[in-house]
Amino acid sequence: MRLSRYFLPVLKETPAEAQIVSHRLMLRAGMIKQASAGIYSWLPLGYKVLRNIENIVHEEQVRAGHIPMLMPTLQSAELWKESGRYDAYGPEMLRIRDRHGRDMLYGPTNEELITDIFRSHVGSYKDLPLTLYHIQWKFRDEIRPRFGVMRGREFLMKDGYNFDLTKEDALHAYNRHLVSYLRTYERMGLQAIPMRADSGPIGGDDTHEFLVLAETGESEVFYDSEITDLKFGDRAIDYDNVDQCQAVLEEFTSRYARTDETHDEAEFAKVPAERRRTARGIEVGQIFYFGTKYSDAMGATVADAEGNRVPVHMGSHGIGVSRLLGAIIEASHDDNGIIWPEGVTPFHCGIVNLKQGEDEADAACDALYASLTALGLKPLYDDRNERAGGKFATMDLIGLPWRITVGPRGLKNGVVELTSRRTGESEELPPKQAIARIAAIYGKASA
Ligand code: P5A
Repeated sequence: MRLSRYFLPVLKETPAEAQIVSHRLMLRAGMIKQASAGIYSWLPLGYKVLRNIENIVHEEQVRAGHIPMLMPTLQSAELWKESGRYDAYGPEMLRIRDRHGRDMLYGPTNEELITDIFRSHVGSYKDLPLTLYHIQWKFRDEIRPRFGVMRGREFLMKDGYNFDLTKEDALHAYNRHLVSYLRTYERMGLQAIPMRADSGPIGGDDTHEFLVLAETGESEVFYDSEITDLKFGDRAIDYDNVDQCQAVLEEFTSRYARTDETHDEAEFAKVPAERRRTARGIEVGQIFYFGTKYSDAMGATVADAEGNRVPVHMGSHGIGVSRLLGAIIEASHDDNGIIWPEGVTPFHCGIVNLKQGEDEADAACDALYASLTALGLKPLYDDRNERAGGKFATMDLIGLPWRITVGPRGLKNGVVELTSRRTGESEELPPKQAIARIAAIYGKASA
């Protein structure tokens, strides 16, 4: 993409309404614009990152054997009256009446809708296990929407639902989700720690929240510092293998890690004092096992091997897809702007032309752009007639992990400058080598 042809409405001034750094940076970098309280338009740069995050979530869900689908945002109140949650959900639910006087709602979550689909189409234990998921907008009429996409009213969530014959099978689904989430967040450059939590309006006793440590997080958390040394890495997991998933779960959840809702001082005191940590965290996901809560209420049964109708065991699992943008920025920025992890960056690198309009510099930038594009990479070429300082400030603000700077002085010696956004370190290299380096970073083969 050439910046002169893109839509990147960066702001010079720091927006007064934004209280936390991720919100400020998303507004300043032209990623989002508030449409009304807690509701945002996703401008091109923000939309790109949102899609990248979604793609990682999809890939990891499919890897774990879960099946993508799409349910609507608007739901009929009928199903919620069946489950008993129509009244229980309270003022967070946005209720709507259609022209025929029918009660509708903008879905805050989809347990009811998916249970209805299940009971309409699945009748035998032979069709289990089954895990369906979608990535869809939700609406929760939060009393205090704040911090931009972090606590929105309209927000994008990955929500998945497992259906199993037995509690044991459903607990495997729970473990499988926990493991797949570890991998999902790590691919986004995040450390998200599973912590014992409270299940709230979703229900059930078994639940873990995934928290990214950040000073601006809304949850107070208590944990054993050993946890932060754990890495999932690129270990191969067979998601159908009960023992393997169980082993990973134990590795990542055996140490003390709880949100304030479930915190227990006496238990915490058993952790050696030097490893006890109290911090704040951003909840980027939560998984639940709630047994037959919805299947009992809504008659979701299957015939077991003996032909008896039994209610299915269920759980649900959510990832805050839009919230993740805020969480990633909270975890990865400096005074000059965002620093995107390579896994989610909107463009793989920036190209800055220091002498726009000068034949040699323009030709070198065009050649770099063409070579990177041919390798399947997406560079952002700042081809505007701007001063170098302004171009660097924009690149730093929008946070592309790598920048190639092209100027007449370097070109005389056959080199361009490759700069890491994270470390600020620069290196002079022939263009071909700069391309090879970027290709290698993103796992693309270069000639
Ligand atoms: C699990 C999936 C559920 O709703 N039902 C379906 C279960 N869980 S949850 O914890 O309530 O939400 C899942 C994740 O969604 C994000 N989230 C939000 N993101 C932005 N703004 C909000 N107002 C908001 N509310 C929830 C969180 O990341 C949460 O973990």
